[in-house]
Amino acid sequence: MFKPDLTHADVTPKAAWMNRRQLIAALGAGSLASGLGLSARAQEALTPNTYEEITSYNNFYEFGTGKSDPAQNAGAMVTNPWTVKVDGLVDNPGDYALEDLIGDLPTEERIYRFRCVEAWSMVVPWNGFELNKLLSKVGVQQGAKYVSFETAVLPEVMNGLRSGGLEWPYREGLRLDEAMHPLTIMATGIYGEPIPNQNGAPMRLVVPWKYGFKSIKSIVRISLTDEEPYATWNQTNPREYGFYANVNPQVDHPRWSQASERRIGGGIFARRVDTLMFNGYEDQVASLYDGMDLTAQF
Ligand SMILES: Nc1nc2c(c(=O)[nH]1)N[C@H]1C(S)=C(S)[C@@H](COP(=O)(O)O)O[C@H]1N2
Ligand SMILES: [Mo]
Repeated sequence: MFKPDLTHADVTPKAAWMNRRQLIAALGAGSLASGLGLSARAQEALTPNTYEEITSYNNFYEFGTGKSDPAQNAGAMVTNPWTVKVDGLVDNPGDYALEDLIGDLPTEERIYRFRCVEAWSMVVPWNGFELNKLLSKVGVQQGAKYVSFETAVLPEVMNGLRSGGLEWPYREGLRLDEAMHPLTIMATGIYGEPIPNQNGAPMRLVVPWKYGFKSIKSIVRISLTDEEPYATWNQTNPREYGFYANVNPQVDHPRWSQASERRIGGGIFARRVDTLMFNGYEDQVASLYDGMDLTAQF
């Protein structure tokens, strides 16, 4: 059975009965190394990044390329009502009101590592549902091999659309087996709150074993296709950004190392940490890539 990564079950018994405030105080007092003996995994489960960190340091180029631009500018985007087009190789294509598409899918919390290709990272408590639930609902047809996604293009409010570089809409894609994997979620919340616009309201993809650029925001179209979809960063600069974009500490970006990452946050865990193969989800996802040369097809 599938077991989500980084739940509170990863925590040792002693840590489990402490509340978060006590725990952080204890860790801050120096017992981190000696006392609790928490694995790095357990620390992450207990100490995700703060809501403030997750919602103020963002990449959402439609609203500007600076890390604080999305938080400053994305508030102007109206996310209700929101329509999502579902098309291609599906039984039930259509233009769905968001609530009709996902309203009956129960959400759950997933605490995931999030690793940007720029070598910074966070730990985020998402709320959302497995993408495979949405795909089952719309009915994937025989012959579908990929899922492609598009972000809204809203020139009235997206002040970043004019600056060059990328082609809009922002688009991304997954192989169907990646899209169906239980770790792949559509996020609609963070810390139990509706997901803020700068993080991709009202619904964004989260694929925790891939670099962050695969996790496309503010989705307005989902298409099932039999050909590898256009993927914005991959097509813009294929030498630097692969279609797969699996987190891999052994495959450096042409301009920097991917062996380690800067964990965002000024708290007691602020540090450089080693980057993990498949971002720490190797056990769950490595088999998807059996027989692939991960250095050539990156
Ligand atoms: N539409 C859209 N989606 C996007 C991006 C973007 O610029 N536009 N940036 C990507 C990149 S590079 C990253 S690292 C993540 C950042 O997500 P966060 O701001 O929630 O941390 O969103 C991804 N999804
Ligand atoms: Mo990124």
